Amino acid sequence: MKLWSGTLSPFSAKVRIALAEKGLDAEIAEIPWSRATLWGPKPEAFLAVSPKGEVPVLEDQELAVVDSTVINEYLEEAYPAVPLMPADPIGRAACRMWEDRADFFMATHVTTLIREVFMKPGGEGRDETAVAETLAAFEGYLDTLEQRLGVQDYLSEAYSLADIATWLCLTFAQTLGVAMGERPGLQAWYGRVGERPVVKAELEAVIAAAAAA
Ligand SMILES: N[C@@H](CCC(=O)N[C@@H](CS)C(=O)NCC(=O)O)C(=O)O
Repeated sequence: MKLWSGTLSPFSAKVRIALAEKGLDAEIAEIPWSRATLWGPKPEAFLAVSPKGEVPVLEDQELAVVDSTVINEYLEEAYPAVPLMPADPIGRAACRMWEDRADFFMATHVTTLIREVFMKPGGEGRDETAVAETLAAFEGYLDTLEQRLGVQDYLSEAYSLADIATWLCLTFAQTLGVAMGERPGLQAWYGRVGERPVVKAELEAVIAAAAAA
């Protein structure tokens, strides 16, 4: 198995964590990222399997799978020994919806913060209205998460792909000005997921790469 991946890509991190949680080995082919060049250079062999030139892409046997959610669901079906989704259809649908909110709602707002905060570290030219609107949108969503995590340990009945995607978005968001605030369920869940050895190791790698970028 080979994973085309970027250490600083939250979508790639979703797949790296899923692979490691499942105990699967994959050769990691890194697409570099820097403030100056953004993503690239992108090798021809990568562009041949990634129609949009995006990471992650998983190559397994004759298959090249694009998109972190599709990849993780493929891993779930092909390598079910360590499950990362509930078994029943209702639980699976709920898990997918939580993950979808992380990938689209949260990640879209993280992208705005990357553009306005991370890429403009001195604040020059920053769209403060966009930043304020993004932080307000996050506040609302953190309340939604607190409602769920105030009454159960994980977004689904057990640790799942939904927790991985949500935890990663929240981690990136917190480096860009989002605060968890006084939300005890959310805070306890954040610690619970962050204490997992696989997640801890992933975070250390991301922090090291961010410092070098
Ligand atoms: N929906 C895709 C999104 C993938 C994506 O946006 N990847 C970004 C990095 S986080 C990328 O490769 N960007 C390349 C570029 O902008 O050139 C997924 O879940 O895998």
